[in-house]
Amino acid sequence: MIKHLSGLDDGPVTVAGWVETVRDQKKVQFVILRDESGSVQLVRPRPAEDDAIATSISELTLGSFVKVTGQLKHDERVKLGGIEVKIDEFEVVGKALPENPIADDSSIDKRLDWRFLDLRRPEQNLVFRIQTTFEHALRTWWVEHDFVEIHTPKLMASASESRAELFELGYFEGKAYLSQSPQFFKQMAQPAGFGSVFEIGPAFRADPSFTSRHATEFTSVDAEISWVDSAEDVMQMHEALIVAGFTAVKEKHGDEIKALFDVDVVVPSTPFPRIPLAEAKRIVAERGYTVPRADDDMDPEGERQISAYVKEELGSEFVFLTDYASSIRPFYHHRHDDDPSLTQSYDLIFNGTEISTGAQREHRVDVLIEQAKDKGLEPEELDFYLDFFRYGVPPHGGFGMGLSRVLMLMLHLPSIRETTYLFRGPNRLLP
Ligand code: AMO
Repeated sequence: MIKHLSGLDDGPVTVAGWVETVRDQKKVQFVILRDESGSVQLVRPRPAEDDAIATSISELTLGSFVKVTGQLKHDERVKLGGIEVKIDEFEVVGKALPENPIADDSSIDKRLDWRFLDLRRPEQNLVFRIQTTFEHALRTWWVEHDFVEIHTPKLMASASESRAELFELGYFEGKAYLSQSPQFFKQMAQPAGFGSVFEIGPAFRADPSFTSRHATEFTSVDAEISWVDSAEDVMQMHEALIVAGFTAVKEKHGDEIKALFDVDVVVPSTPFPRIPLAEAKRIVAERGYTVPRADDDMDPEGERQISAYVKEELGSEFVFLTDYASSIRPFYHHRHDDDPSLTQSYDLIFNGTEISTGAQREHRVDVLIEQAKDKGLEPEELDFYLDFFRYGVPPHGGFGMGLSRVLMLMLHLPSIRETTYLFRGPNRLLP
């Protein structure tokens, strides 16, 4: 790899990568070559008569993939890392078409059309190395805390979140639905006696919106734990995980993130602030913004405002908004024992946007049936799910978190299109 060259002694090396620039001069030819680890300067004095290598370099198109064997030389006069490789053998392995279909200032839609070229940019490459580190840190934390990894089916016989955003597909003689969340099946692990479970997997929402934070398919990070007394237990697990993920990212990529995105990754301290939703709305109103519908969720501007408040007043990029009204939460959320109009639930807001919803679940089957009816659902349709609660189930709770939203907000990027490997939206199924 190119990044290893600086640690080697002068002598023969072989490198391969994409041609970034060519300086085709009379006396000497220079090529800057890049692989996924970095860039290096290649150099070749021009012979009196152009030979095969000189001609190939002259005809190189940017982005072509080449393999080079030559002599590594440390020379502090070379601007790019103080090393260069003097070319002995030169092979064009994959020639690129001369016109690059995208440029640095191309629109995000155009870049997504050519995502494999877009991903070659070092910033994009870094996004997915950060994602790898982040997921690995979460998994490590879960494994160290005795969680079991599950993979729940994405083909479903019913909706898991709402009928509104449901993809339906033909399934032999009948129909099936794409899973909107592993919700039901991560809960199933509780009566199954797994204790604590997690899953990182796809979720699908037939959401027609074109916002910067909605996709029709996204990667959902989910966890569910037994024996909770309230949403507080879930929040404590959640914030510990976030700290583990951010610590790993900062340690491994902090400097590169600063260099490429000009962002300082901040490892949050715990406990994150917790603010009941009703109070958050009052705080936001005092800042001069009234959330449009008093009985509804925070809207995006409300989320930005409460985040700004928490940052300014409490120095935190994260805030848990708690105690959502039962009217705006799903039937499976546990309601407060002393006030059934409120739920044991929360949203986690990071740098101005919701990244997660979590809750204690209702585990008493008679109460659960009443709550389902309350929401206009047919208990018969949910019977397979209700059975989970009929044979002994511990009190439990968990959360779901959008992976690409976390990355977008961590890196201060404008859209999850930048932090999703291949984005899916209402008008995008390719590539
Ligand atoms: P919710 O529907 O709030 O909760 O989703 C949880 C988190 O998933 C992400 N998310 C999305 N990301 C991209 N595009 C979308 N269309 C999209 N929809 C949701 C968000 C959101 O905060 N079952 C519950 C979770 C639970 O209680 O365990 C659920 O799915 O980051």
